Amino acid sequence: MPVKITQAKVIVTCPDRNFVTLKIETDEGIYGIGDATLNGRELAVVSYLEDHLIPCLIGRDANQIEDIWQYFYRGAYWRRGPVTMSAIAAVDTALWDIKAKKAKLPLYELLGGKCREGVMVYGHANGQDISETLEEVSKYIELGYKAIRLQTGIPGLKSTYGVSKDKMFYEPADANLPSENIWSTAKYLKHTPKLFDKAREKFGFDHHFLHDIHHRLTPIEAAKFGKSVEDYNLFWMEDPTPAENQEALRLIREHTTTPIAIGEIFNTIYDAKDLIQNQLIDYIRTTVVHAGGISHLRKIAALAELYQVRTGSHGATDLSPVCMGAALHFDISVSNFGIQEYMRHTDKTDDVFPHSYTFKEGMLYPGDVPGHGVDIDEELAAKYPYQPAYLPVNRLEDGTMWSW
Ligand code: CS2
Ligand code: MG
Repeated sequence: MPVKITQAKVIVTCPDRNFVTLKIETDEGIYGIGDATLNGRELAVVSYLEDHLIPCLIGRDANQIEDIWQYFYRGAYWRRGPVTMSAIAAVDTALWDIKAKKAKLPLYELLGGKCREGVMVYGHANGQDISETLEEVSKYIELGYKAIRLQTGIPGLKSTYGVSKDKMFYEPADANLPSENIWSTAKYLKHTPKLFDKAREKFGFDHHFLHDIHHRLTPIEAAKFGKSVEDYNLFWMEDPTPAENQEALRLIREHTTTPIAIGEIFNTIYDAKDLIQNQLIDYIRTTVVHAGGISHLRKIAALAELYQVRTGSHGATDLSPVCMGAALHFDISVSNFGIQEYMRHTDKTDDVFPHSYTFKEGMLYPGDVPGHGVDIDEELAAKYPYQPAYLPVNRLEDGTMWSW
């Protein structure tokens, strides 16, 4: 029995940071929502949805999730890219939400059911220096986290990735035009291994420690870093080098056993196909919101499963609670789940996006309400208009543009 899409709208709100949400309504009175937030390029996705996808959505059968996905992917002619795939992701997520609500089931039941009771998550401990970072690690251990990402300031650098003033909510889009950061690989490579040496000395090996290099090393520098931290048994080193050239990861692989996680900026399976098939990575970080939605993320996870690569989806503050909610239904249902990033949202954000997921002792639980379990309070959302905000850019000390 078709479920006709009667209207769709994009809701832009900024409760402490910008979020873009697509809401699809049907002739059965059931609606679904999907995250379409692309940090620093939000308005491009708004236009892609409002000007190009929504006009083609009205009147379609909401049941036909895969056909609509294919229509928007193949039908665009100009395929792939973060804007296109975030827009398609929002449609896909909203349609899965509708299908699950209509079936009166939590979404994971439509994805094959639970493979585990809860979803292991990791939080972000960061500090201006090693001792402040270790203090933050203690706080996350007290909160019950089993896995913690550690990022610390680098002596001689004014700022670096992942170190924020606000400890619980890391928001890098910090200005209405890109702020300029300065980077030194030499200073980073000299200092960061000491962080993990001190952390393991203080906390032992009972917790998973993760680290995000954020695309800043060349392959041989990343190999050097990976080797230098092998004794500290990292759960993973993330984005060690820019991965457009997937083959570059082979050089890192040949030199170190430190596990590698990549993919938060990927938007289709093709960005990761060679990495996965050649087992050049251990975790794929693609997300519901930026990699084409639940339908496409399941295909990436299925390919990864063949090569013993596990999921480790991105979950920064700039991915909305709608993405987090949908991600947890995906996470709990895939067999090759690895870990889920969980950077908490502010109370203001959570008020706009009421949700059924809960945190307990280092795990997130999606909840059992029909759908993905996240809603949007449109009246409250309207109180927080869009605020222009850009991610920083990064330069080497000699002024050369570098990866942020
Ligand atoms: C980071 C993100 O969470 C992570 O792993 O890479 O903080 C990333 O910098 C932001 O999501 C970019 O908007
Ligand atoms: Mg990252």
